[in-house]
Amino acid sequence: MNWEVLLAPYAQAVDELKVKLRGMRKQYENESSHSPIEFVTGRVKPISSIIDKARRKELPIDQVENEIQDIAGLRVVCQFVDDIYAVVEMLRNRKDFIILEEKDYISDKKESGYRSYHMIIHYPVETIKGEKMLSAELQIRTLAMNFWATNEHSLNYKYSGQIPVEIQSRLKRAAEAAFRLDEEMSAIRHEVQEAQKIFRKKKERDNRET
Ligand code: 0O2
Ligand code: 0O2
Repeated sequence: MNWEVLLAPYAQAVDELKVKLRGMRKQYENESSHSPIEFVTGRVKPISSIIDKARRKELPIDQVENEIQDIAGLRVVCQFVDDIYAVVEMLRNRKDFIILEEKDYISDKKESGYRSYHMIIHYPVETIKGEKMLSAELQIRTLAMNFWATNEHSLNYKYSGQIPVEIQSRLKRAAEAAFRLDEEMSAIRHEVQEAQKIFRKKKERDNRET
């Protein structure tokens, strides 16, 4: 398997999608209005993780591209839960990819406590041999959900997927606490946004004066 050749279009897709999604944030900034996107990250799944996943799913290596849909992964992180659905709506209206599947792990959280909104898309990449359609996974989540998922991911790595039961139940409690934090922040959303607007205007004024 020539991984470098196989993964090159995925790296291109991740780079392109990062620019496009970050562009959405920039447009809000230019209009001085609240951006539903806080930040965007992306990665190509490391080869070792692809091989592990193929093994777990009992896939022959030549089926990896068809069966593993998160070789290209983008993450959109938002301030508020409502922002997630605003981003989802904007993504549904885009013409540069096709949405294959949507999974709402916010209203229907995973057993671990994990919450996020997932979208699997088909994204066309232009290569020197013509267009190549490939799958990518978009994960859309709040800062609180991201904090939880990052910590849980590290623990999963540390314990090779076998997190001790005691820590698992603490993680579930932490996931609920993170969700309550999201709910509380939503309740004072207008206050927070007003404060951010004032802060933004002051920054613009300071920039003009210097
Ligand atoms: P870990 O611990 O494995 O999560 P930039 O210079 O900002 O344009 P850069 O530095 O190449 O880009 O990377 P970027 O965009 O900051 O994103 C890299 C991080 O994004 C990785 O973290 C991934 O964890 C995370 N990431 C983004 N999207 C996804 C996704 O869809 N799935 C998964 N699993 N991870 C994603 P690290 O640092 O590699 O560490
Ligand atoms: P990594 O290391 O993040 O790249 P499958 O993809 O077949 O295993 P499914 O149902 O198709 O499972 O995918 P799912 O569960 O919708 O989402 C897969 C990705 O979501 C994972 O990628 C994680 O990035 C994230 N995710 C799902 N559940 C959890 C969870 O309980 N905790 C954390 N921290 N992340 C989760 P990978 O490939 O597992 O790994």
